[in-house]
Amino acid sequence: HDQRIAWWREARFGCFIHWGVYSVPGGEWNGKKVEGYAEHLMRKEKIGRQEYAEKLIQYFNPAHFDADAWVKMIRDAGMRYLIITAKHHDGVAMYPTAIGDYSIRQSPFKQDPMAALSAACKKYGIRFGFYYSHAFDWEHPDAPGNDWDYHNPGGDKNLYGGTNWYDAHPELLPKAVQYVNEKAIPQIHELLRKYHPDILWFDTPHKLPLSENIRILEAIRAVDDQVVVNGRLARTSAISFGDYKNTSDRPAEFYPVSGDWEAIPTTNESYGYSRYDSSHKPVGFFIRLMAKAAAKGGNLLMNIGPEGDGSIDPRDTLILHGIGGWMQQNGES
Ligand code: JFZ
Repeated sequence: HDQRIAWWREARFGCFIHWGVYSVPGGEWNGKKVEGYAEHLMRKEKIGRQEYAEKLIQYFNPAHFDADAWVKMIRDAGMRYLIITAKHHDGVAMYPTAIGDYSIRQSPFKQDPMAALSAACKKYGIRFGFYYSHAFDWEHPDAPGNDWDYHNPGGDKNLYGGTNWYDAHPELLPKAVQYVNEKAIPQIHELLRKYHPDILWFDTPHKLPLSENIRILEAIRAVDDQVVVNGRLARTSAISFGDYKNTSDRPAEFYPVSGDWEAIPTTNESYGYSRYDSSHKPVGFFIRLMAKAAAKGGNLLMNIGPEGDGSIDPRDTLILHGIGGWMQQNGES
């Protein structure tokens, strides 16, 4: 553990990127603003699996995507690691996966953005890894989360059970196990074997029972004992099974916890790109946060939400440039 997490302890400042087919509508559906996290569009608007594919996956073609430019900007901001959504809760793999039929392989975009980013990170000396939504998956017929297309738990608590649904509805557990066997573990193995990431970042563990989360961790360690795993893969109120802990990610909140920890503020109040959310905090906010995190022994993983066409939101560019300028004067090279 100490050995695999050594680079992460030194890294201090990283870039979190939420980018998916939801970045195209950017917080708008049927001409109306969608409140909250833009990456939760499918759930909030109860968009069917089929409709989501027809309206979003089949049009995804980010003409301005430029992995080299993204990573150079991140490097110039003084960031030392990058974590990007390989699959968010919508279930869409943002790489040409061999597993399932819900990925950018079904889009007109014929590139592999994850391969391009991995190569650019190598070029600029940036550690690279993936966010993978292991528990919540709104497309798979057996995964927790989607109760508008399926009778699946993990959504509305009054339907098939919300948080801790497996206690109230143990009969639904075999379905979740099937999803983990069919999609989550195979895709995680695929990501490990194809891209050799430095880190894997998981989320919303309470959507699966602890036993499934631990099974996923074992499947990871069976093929890779060096990849760093964050604490949100498997945890109880008392123990975190990952390599380090995450603090609450409510963007406005910032408080350290003991041991190795990471905070994940986003530049505004959404992780995915939202055309409506202009609540971006000033550069000084992030510089102070960075200093505080470093002083208290933690890492800051600052999130940006690139647009659906692959360009970086100018409101994020401003912040990255501002931090970069400060780093040039005050940071170590
Ligand atoms: C989750 C996701 O649902 C969200 O879309 C984003 O990816 C974010 C990084 O993680 O949302 C959370 C998870 C945990 C808390 C808040 C939002 N929390 O513990 O306060």
